[in-house]
Amino acid sequence: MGRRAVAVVQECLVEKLANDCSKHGGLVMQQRIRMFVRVCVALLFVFSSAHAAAQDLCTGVGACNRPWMIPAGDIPWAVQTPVSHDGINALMSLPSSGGQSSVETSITGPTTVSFWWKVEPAVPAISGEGITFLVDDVGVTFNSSTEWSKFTHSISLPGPHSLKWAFFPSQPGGSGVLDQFLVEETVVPTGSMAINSGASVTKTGNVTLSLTYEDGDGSGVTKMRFSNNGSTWSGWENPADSKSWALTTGDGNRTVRAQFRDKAGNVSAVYTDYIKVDGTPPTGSVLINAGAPSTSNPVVSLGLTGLDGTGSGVTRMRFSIDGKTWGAWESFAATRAYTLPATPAYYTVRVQFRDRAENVSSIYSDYIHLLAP
Ligand SMILES: [Ca+2]
Ligand SMILES: [Ca+2]
Ligand SMILES: [Ca+2]
Repeated sequence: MGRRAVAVVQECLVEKLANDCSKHGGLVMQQRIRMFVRVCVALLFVFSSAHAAAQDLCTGVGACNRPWMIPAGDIPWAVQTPVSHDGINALMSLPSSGGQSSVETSITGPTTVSFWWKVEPAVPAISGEGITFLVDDVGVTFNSSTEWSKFTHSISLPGPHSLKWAFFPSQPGGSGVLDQFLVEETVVPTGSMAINSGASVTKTGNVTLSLTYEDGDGSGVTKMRFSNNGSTWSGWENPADSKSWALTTGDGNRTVRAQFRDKAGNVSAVYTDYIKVDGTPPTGSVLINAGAPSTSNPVVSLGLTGLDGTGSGVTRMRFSIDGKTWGAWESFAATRAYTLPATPAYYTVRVQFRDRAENVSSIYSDYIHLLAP
């Protein structure tokens, strides 16, 4: 069963429960519903692949910049939506009959972490049930409250540490719930941005921004935003590897600015990239043999101008003797030898110019009378 399918089942479940709740009300009904939710979560987990579960774990606590895992031999925790502190989802221990149900992550000290947690009580309530928070497998604190609370803990020892939340039911009973894990830190994230993979010119103002971002072992990059002028910014949005972006309209040099924000609220430096918008075709001219009316030599000299104003500049040209078949694009040059057909006649040489943004000019031409030698 894929993540999407699991999500759909969970959404249906929540809706059904809401209806039942409003119909029947009452604490007992709510507690039965909670138990039902836990059983459903357990079933969903069984049907989910291990990979999907690992991905969901980080989503549940909102910390996908670090690994979340179930210690070998332990009963898993799983993501579910009916019970959460952030209103989105949270990790919940799965039903067990006495075995340890736990979830684990790792972090580098010294550091300070915080998280929200609570116990979903059993029906009927079992006294003494609770979650233990352990650092490097040493218990730090125990929580048996059925109300959400935030716990903050500092680790002074440098190096890697394991953080574990373990629920020990004495019999099939309640569950531990964990949400909003946060590394409390003040280090700004870093990142990078390139417009159209670093191209220097573009024909249109609709570009693609390529992005990288990094927060080390910190709270993790959670948002990004953009600006064309450095004062008006787009709204903060979820980070991604690429982003479609509209530059300030018209031709000219354009700068895009990007910023990244981590979960602890630290905002990165402004990262910029530049690109020139050139949506205007070049103009030009051609003269055969400096404008001479006739020649008896089929090898003529073309004098060429290619103008692009403040645009990206003329880089290419191509020729045609009949206006239908064109030669390949070649480097622009101010003069070029050109060989006319051998038969004496009037001949028109046509030329087109192309700028660096690949805008193609109109057709310019000149003609000459080729005489018999
Ligand atoms: Ca959550
Ligand atoms: Ca940070
Ligand atoms: Ca141009």
